[in-house]
Amino acid sequence: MKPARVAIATAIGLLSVALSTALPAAPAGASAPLREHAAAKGKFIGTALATGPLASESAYRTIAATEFDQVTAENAMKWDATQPSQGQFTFSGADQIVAFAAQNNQQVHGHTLVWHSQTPGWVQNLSAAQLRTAMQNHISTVVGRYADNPVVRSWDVVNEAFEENGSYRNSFWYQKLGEGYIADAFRFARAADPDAKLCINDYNVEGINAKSTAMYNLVRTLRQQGVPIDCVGFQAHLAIQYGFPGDVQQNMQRFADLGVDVRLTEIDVRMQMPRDATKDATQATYYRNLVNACLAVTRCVGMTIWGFTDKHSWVPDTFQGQGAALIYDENYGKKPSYNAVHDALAGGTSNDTQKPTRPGKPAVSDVTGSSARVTWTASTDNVGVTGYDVYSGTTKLAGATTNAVTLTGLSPNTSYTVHVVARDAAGNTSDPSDTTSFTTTGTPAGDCTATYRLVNSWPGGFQAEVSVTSTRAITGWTVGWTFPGDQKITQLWNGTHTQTGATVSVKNASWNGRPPATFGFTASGAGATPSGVTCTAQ
Ligand code: 9MR
Repeated sequence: MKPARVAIATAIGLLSVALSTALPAAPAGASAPLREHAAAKGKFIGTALATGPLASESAYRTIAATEFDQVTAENAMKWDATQPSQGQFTFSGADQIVAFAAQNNQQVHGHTLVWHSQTPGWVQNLSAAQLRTAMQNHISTVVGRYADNPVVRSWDVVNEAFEENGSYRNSFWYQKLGEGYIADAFRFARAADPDAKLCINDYNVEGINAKSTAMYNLVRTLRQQGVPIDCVGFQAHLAIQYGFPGDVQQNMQRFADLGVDVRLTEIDVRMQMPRDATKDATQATYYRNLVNACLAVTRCVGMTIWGFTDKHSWVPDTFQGQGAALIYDENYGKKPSYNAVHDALAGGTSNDTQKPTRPGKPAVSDVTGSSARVTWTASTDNVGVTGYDVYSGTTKLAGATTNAVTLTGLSPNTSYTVHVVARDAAGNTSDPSDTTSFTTTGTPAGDCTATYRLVNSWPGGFQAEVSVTSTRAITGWTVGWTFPGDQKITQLWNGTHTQTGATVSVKNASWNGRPPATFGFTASGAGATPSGVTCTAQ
């Protein structure tokens, strides 16, 4: 992949030199997937995922994995999916989405905890006191399940709390608990996962209107009261026949100025069927405008499209005679709206040539045998700083979106001299900061233990499971053993392995570096229980 792209970029570069008066310079990697262009701008590009096609259609999986770097469960994390009867939690669909995201280096945005819709009857029939307790229990169980999972980064805590005129939606939540249910929900969510970004989310709030202003006033009040709300989601279910809301950028900016992140969360742009080229072109303009609005607001962290193929969209089922709202057609062909999103993400700030200011000299704390916390004074930029990279010499140790990061995976008893570089959306990088040196501590003994168990064997093959425990909080582990014969691992889950001859080494997956953890595998050869299984902590 990489060499081919370099070749194309070189060819385009030569072409643009030859025709430099006629053609604008093509951005590098112009044909790259959406997620690469979005990442270069410091934003995420997401999609909603439906569990049915995710399980059954490879074209669906391939596009979802290739083009997007954030996913939202279209339905699988809602209350009716996760707690259909009281106290009975089911996470099969939710786990399916999270596993897919982990496999594809994507983040998950959790959707949604407290909503008037898709909430089972048993919840709606509770008394006020019982309802509040059920809300707390639901939030702490659902959010708590993924609190230690690095893939799940954010939640829609409260969804669609307002009427069009700006009054609170007269839902069963509001009727029984009053407006306080909103602050309660955010507090319960923060208690369940102190690190997740917690959002309020709504539709018809993209422009400045009575509903968005009511939401704005609520967010301001919640922030003043110290309620843990971090972000605001603007769904952006648009329709070409109703016009594009004129002030999306200003509206997002006024929320951002309250100190919260903003995001476009459920973009689709429907039309009256049948599709035609004119409607497609109008739709493409709407998509382009939405992307550009997000790019123009520093605190707009990204945008999610509500599905990607017209084959799987909620629109035709809900709006009679309307459809074609997404960026791929029903046969997974790219539409003009795909190109609009792509080109907006790829272009935009290419005329920004000013680099961010130099970051402050890094301060180092909390040094262990494998990690260290690094903080520095933030840079500024004419457009906006989108991130930082921490280096040791020419080796990049970590990227960060704020002016602090915990370095992990360091070697024990080793001296590091680190500096920080800031970057902006156009790819300009600052001068390097001053350097700071520190030395990691030695490796403490007895950090982790691995227990190997033969689960099942059959002629020519077997399955085994290894559980890892630890006496202190560690962030990673490597398990090793030597098979007694010619056994060869065929498939391994919940870890990554290498096998050279009979010698096997298994490293934790991104989500289970902190024991207790279990991985399993199937192998060819006679069922074996090797002796001398080792475990090394990082
Ligand atoms: O796309 C979702 C559809 O499959 C469900 O049937 C529907 C049920 O209410 O919810 C749809 O998603 C909604 C989202 O969860 C919240 N904002 C509006 C979305 C479209 O209705």
